[in-house]
Amino acid sequence: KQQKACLLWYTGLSGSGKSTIANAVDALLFQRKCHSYLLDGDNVRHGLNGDLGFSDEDRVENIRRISEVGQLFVDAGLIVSTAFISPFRADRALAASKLAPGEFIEVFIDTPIEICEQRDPKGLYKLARAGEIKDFTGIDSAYEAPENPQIHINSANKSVEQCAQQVVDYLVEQGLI
Ligand code: GGZ
Repeated sequence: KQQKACLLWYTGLSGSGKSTIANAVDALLFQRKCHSYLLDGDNVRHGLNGDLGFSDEDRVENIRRISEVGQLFVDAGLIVSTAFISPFRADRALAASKLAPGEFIEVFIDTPIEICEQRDPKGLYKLARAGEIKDFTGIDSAYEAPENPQIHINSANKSVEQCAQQVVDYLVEQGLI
């Protein structure tokens, strides 16, 4: 068998590089002929979760649905990645509790807020600082960093390729691919 199904659960601030790194990992998996699927804001926040905003309550529901969908894709045999801030520890723990040991892989994209704010690709930090967006993660909404992530990526001094390779190396080490 070429691959074992699992869920790579990326977590980190807005602008930390979750989606970019998850996309790069998926490209590497594709090269290795692995079957994978990536859930991120583009295909979930606009569709399935289009009714949800960014209050604590809506974020909890966002993550609950994503963990349910992620689980379904794992059942289908895929290497699934989810790239959402997922700011609350309890919600990530709930997602983990639905999978077998070893199937849930928490990937902490540990990029300091100063760097995320410098990048500010969508200008959202600027708007949040100006008070034009409320409940922005890291500014006036909490981010609870993972305490024991399976993969801890300090993206600040690394290329996207190096970060992606770190994830693939872990999957190889664990015998998942
Ligand atoms: C955080 C927000 C907010 C607020 C809009 N707080 O950099 P982005 O744009 O592409 O990533 C952010 C994304 C966060 O959605 P998630 O579904 O990942 O969040 S959570 O897991 O907490 O439910 C950002 C944009 O949406 N965005 N408003 N107030 N990020």
